[in-house]
Amino acid sequence: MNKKKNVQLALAFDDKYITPFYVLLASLFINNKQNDVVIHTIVSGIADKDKDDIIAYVQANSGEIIFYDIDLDYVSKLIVPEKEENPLTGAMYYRLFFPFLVPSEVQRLLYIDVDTLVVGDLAGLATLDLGGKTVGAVTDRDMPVRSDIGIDSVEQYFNSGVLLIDIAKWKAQRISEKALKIISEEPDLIKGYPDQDALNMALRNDWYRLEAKYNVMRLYVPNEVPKRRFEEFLKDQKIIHYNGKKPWFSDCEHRLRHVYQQYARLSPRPAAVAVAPVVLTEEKRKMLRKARAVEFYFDHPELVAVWRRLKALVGR
Ligand SMILES: [Mn+2]
Repeated sequence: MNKKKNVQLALAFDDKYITPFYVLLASLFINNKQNDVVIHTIVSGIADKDKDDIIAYVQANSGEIIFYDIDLDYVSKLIVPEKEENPLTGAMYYRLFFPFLVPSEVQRLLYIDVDTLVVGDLAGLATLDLGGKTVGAVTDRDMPVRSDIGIDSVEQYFNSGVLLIDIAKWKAQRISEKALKIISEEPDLIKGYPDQDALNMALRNDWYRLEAKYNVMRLYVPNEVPKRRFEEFLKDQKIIHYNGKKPWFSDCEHRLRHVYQQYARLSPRPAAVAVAPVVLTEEKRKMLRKARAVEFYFDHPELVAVWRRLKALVGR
């Protein structure tokens, strides 16, 4: 197969995400050496020097990167809900603009959030059969049924962190226009995850269900697998998505947060990566302690067996 530009990626971020962006790039290049990667990028708030460094890093890995300018004033006028847990930025809307920006030779584009890692070969996505649908995406079963936005089953709601886009269909169906109209005209409807809700409304019955390995959210990680066996699990996965708490904060509950640290050490900015302490309420501290205890239990089945035997011995 002709490998020429066979992986077309779209990434969007702002200055707060430059380090995770580098970690994502490191994971991408390590696992896609055999591919010819083009990265389409919308970025805001970073210095020219940062941009030059990014270009140099991509080129050193035989990739190509294109930066696009969009009207940030316009985007900043779109609603960004206040979220204490998980601050959102206007950058979530950038994904809506890519289909109009990329060169016409690009027929299929893989948009991924920058709170992700690419842990597998992405070559197959260029030719994957989308069953005639406009995008491929992964079901987000963590959500309650969204009948409020006209979606009647959990299976019908997708996560917008990974979108395999058929550009011609997207334009023909006017998906960006529909989503932006919903965002600006029905803000009350989509308070939680506006871009994701709007895309789910605009693409209702027009998306193909990709296997979970293309967007491994927290809910798709088998928590009971001991950490030392995750390498095996990761061999079959393509994209890890740190939805919810981010792995660069101390309260992250994603079972694969250590994988982020592994790739961070291989990124151009290992010194910038550390787990930032988060101030927790007493209640959240308790929940986190419990989550960590459960992980310990799963990670050390042999210790748990010993402990059980001891308990039996002392007659509890
Ligand atoms: Mn995300």
